Amino acid sequence: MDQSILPVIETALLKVAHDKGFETARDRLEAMSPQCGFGELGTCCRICYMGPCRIDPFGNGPKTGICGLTPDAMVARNLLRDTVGGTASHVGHARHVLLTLRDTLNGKAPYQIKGVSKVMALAKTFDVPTEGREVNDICRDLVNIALEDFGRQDEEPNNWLSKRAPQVEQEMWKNLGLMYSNPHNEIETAMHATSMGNDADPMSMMLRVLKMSLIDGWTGLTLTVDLQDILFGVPEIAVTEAAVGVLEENSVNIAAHGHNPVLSEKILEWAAKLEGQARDLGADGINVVGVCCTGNELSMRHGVRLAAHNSQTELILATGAVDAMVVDIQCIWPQLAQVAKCFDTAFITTDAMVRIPDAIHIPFEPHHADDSAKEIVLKALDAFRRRKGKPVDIPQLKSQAVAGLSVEAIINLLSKLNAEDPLKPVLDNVANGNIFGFVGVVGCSSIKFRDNAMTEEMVKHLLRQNVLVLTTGCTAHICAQDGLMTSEATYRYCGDGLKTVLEVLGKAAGLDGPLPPVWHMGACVDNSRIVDLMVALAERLGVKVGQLPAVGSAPELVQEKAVSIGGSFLALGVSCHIAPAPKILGGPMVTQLLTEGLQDILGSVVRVELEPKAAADWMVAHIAEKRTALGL
Ligand code: BF8
Repeated sequence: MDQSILPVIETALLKVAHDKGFETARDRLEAMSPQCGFGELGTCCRICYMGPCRIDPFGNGPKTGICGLTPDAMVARNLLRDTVGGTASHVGHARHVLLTLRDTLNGKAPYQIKGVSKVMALAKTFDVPTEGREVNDICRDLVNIALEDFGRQDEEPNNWLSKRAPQVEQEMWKNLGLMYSNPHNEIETAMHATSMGNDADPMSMMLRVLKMSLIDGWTGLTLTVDLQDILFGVPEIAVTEAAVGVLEENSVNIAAHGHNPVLSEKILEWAAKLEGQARDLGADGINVVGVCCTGNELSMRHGVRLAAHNSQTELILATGAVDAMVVDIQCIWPQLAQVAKCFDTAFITTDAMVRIPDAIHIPFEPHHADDSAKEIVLKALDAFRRRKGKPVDIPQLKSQAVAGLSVEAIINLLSKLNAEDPLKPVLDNVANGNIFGFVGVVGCSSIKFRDNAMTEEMVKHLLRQNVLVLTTGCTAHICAQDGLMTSEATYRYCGDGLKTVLEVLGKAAGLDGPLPPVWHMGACVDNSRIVDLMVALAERLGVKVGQLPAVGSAPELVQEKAVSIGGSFLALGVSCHIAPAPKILGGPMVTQLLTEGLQDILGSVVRVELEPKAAADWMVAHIAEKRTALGL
């Protein structure tokens, strides 16, 4: 029997908001409906001022833009700009972490090197000598290698791409002209190429989409995660909780929202330091909870509890129990400041690039991280003092969840079964069918798909068919809230084969029951961890990543970043399910390329399915084809 808790949580949250008279995103979506059909098809161009131009591919109106641009070129151009937006976000995050690490090594930023094992592993990858050297010196060499990537003008291959990505796939990318040098140059070129009167060839732009996605994958995600692990430590398996019930009426509740642990790690540190002051105010303590990807980062490394995925962010504020919500970059709804204004919630922006009317702005930059973090936590204490004694409305609903499944944590666990060849137990169970395959369920939560419980129902269909699910981002929140990261979920949802494997792994991990069937691998940048795991399995097996019985899925796509992440999976030859449809359907050639043609070029395709069972069935069928091709 299905005992999903998530619909109960979301109904309770909506009720809290509606009882207080708040309009929610669902109301705003309804008021906006029907949404623009030209926009949905991707055949709306507003790049120059002869336009905006729009093409109805099914009607008798104009067949090109005023400049003569075809519908395929229009959708390809729009898709390329989506991937530029996503990639620029991740590359900006990468550069920020890199500069923080450099400044830490120079004594100019108050952080430490906590991930020594990661430093050593990367030193090996990049041929940096380690014998008789201090960790900081080795790390300095790694920083210089990364800095070279952002500054080079020599068109030599990017260091992080050429050393971290699998070699066989690099040959394929070289043949397609997809290798890149300096990510900033490519972002500039893509914006230039898509401005009025430049690239008008849809195929040329689709190759740029793939190149941009590679930049997202290897600089935006992999570099960021490598350096974050150096600074903040490599995640280890930890137990946490998820959903709005992690808020506490009599604690100073600080919701950390956004993406960059350079901020949230300091907030956590200062919350611990100022705990005594909170108690002096009559609070039980300071309760830092995680929202969106920052929540994932904190839960992976510290077991911090998860309060909300992206489409719940305004709803948890409506409880009246959040004293401060502190945000940095990406996925921050402007509406949050308006809801916060109705309570004593301090809604605090910290990044110069993210200014929101009615927010409190406390600039946070790594050199003065301690001063700013202290000021932010003190603001939360102030807000608690004003809130104390006033009624709050916290639905008492939450689930347990296991987090922290970095590749290193997985390998450590598997080493307990086979110290010499840790991946062998996994591959043996893939071969005998106990693990039918893998799906990386990634990306956002969308109000368009919450009513049919898209992510969690799709995941349950996969588990029943012995597919192991790896997840990150807001889909990780959804799975955690729905109890899918518990031993109980293994008993309740998994097929017999997968259950057997997870029971053995649970015992090895020292858990009371089986390992959960959905593995929390982190934030959206941590999709590089999923890729690292797939690369390790493929290399151990002697096949290409695209030959593995593995698929990617972004079942509730919202953000441009999820588009570029999907592109990075496709470039590896890993097919992707997606919902809703990307904005390409007005371009028949582009649609054909992504849904079929790509198979001959990269070995991957895109599939749109809007219903959970149909999505899971397609993925299982696709995995079955991969198994057959491998002779399994
Ligand atoms: O990077 S999953 S809504 S929070 S974009 Fe944003 Fe989507 Fe959530 Fe994190 Ni990822």
